[in-house]
Amino acid sequence: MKFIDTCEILAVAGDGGNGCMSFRREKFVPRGGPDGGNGGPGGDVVLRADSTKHTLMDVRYIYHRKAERGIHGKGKDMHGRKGEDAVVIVPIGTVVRNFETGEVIADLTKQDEEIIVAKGGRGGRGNANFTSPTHRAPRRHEEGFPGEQVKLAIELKLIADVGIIGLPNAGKSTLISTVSAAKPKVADYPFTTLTPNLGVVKGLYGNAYVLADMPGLIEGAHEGVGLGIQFLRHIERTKLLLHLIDASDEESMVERYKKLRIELDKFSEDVSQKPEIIAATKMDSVYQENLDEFKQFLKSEKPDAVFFEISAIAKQGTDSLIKHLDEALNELTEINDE
Ligand SMILES: Nc1nc2c(ncn2[C@@H]2O[C@H](COP(=O)(O)OP(=O)(O)OP(=O)(O)O)[C@@H](O)[C@H]2O)c(=O)[nH]1
Ligand SMILES: [Mg+2]
Repeated sequence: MKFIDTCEILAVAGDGGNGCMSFRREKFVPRGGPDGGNGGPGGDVVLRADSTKHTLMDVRYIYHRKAERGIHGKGKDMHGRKGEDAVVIVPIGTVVRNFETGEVIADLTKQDEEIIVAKGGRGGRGNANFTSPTHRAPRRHEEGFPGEQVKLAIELKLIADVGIIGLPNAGKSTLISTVSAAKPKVADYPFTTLTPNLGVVKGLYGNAYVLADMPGLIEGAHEGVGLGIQFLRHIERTKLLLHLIDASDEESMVERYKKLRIELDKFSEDVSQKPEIIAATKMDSVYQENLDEFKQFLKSEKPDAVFFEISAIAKQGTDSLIKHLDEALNELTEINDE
């Protein structure tokens, strides 16, 4: 299954209803005045964010989103009602752009936040609106006005607090499955994870935070190699990066660490400057020389690095890692609140 995180839709708002031309006809009133009601406005196309949606899969499924047209006005001064809106439910974290201009129309980051992307046309006025001292029986009435039609480019950015990154097979999904209720697929081959998985972890301060298990990144990811860029985008909004490195692999940990850092640095400054927590995984079958070399490297090149040693399978070191993430997030929030 391919994860769909961008799509296009054509939002077509409803046309306004037509204004009516009508004259009052009542017993004993031979020449009644005009009583044609106005047409109702056309329905809008609305995008609404909801936490029950996690992908744009079914949003993409129907390309045209058409709202109902306004109901026509009728005689006896009856105005038509507004056409029904077409509401498109999208995941929280959806960015909406005008397809032609690229201009950002909305960035839906909260539950139930909504935006009218195409406004329904105004209803036409009925002939009752056109009476004047000189025109007591106007036949003039308007047609409904056309609704807006806008082509949109929609993109989903997952909102997670911590992005778990690493080369394929580093143990990212295994970690998220042991510390949260998320149950992603785990397997001993690369690119097991094709779409980001979110896991919610209960924090120490009565809060909860969200971990995102990302598909593995490989060399050239920043240029679109592998699952590349489309997922790197998702970590743009995370507050912390949790960089996992397989400590059981015989290839140099230092080299593997650097390889991934290069991808992040080349992708965007924004991402590469995020605070990073490093964890050596699979410590139950550690390749000791590599680990020693890596620790040496950290000591000399990155003395301030936050480093953990964990085994998700043996559940070693995961509690203190999770606690640290919580504290680090809490500190970041306090800084931002000041
Ligand atoms: N011995 C040991 N094996 C582990 C541990 N954590 C994960 N593994 C194994 O490593 C392999 C890859 O684990 P995943 O969690 O799928 O790795 P991933 O980083 O999500 O991989 P991709 O989604 O392909 O990028 C699986 O065979 C896991 O069982 C661990 O703590 N100890
Ligand atoms: Mg995985």
